[in-house]
Amino acid sequence: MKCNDLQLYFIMGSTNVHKRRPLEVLEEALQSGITMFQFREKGPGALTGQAYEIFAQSCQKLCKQCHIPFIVNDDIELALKLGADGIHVGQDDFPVAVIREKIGKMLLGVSVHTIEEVHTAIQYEADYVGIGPIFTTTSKSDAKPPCGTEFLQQVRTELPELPIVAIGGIDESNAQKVFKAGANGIAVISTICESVNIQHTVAILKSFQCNSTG
Ligand code: 3NM
Repeated sequence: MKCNDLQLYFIMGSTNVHKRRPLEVLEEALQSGITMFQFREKGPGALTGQAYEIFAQSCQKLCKQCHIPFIVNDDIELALKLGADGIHVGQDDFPVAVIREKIGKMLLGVSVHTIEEVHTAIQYEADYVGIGPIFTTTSKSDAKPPCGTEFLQQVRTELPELPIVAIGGIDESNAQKVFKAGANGIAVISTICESVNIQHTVAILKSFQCNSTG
């Protein structure tokens, strides 16, 4: 994985999209230039069973067509069954050590909130860490309080080479601040799911990285 793969990391489940077909939104986001995709089917009304798996497969197929990494949130069994490109886990899911053993060389992303968690993630060869929520988010019911960009800046200073994606409440108005604080990329749900012009939104969000890091 290259750090640039994190540049605009789109996360979506069927419940994040209200006025359109989720697959249509993903297809448009892929065609507009997202650099990574995470399948995150969670919360009230989320698909289960066969419908869940079929939806995941459909998302994976679209990602494959556009050569964009397909990452599964939390569900290691699904990731292995589908042959996903990677898995993203939080601290509550499993000890990171167990996950690395199960998934072999698959990409591993880990959400971190403390510097100790960052070091554990690195120890088990996490390919990137996720830091958030940076700002207030309405897309994750059990999100921690927003942490701003301070922790992100601290991690970047201590670990200049670590691939970091920032998440939570990121949109056109604040993405530049997040890149400037040291993120390699931004992960978004609502800013793309609720966009009335995905192509435009993607272009704007991606422009900040180029402007701030060259
Ligand atoms: N994880 P939006 S915040 C999935 O802090 C997720 O780890 C978070 O959605 C974390 O872009 C979050 O709509 C939701 O704010 C991000």
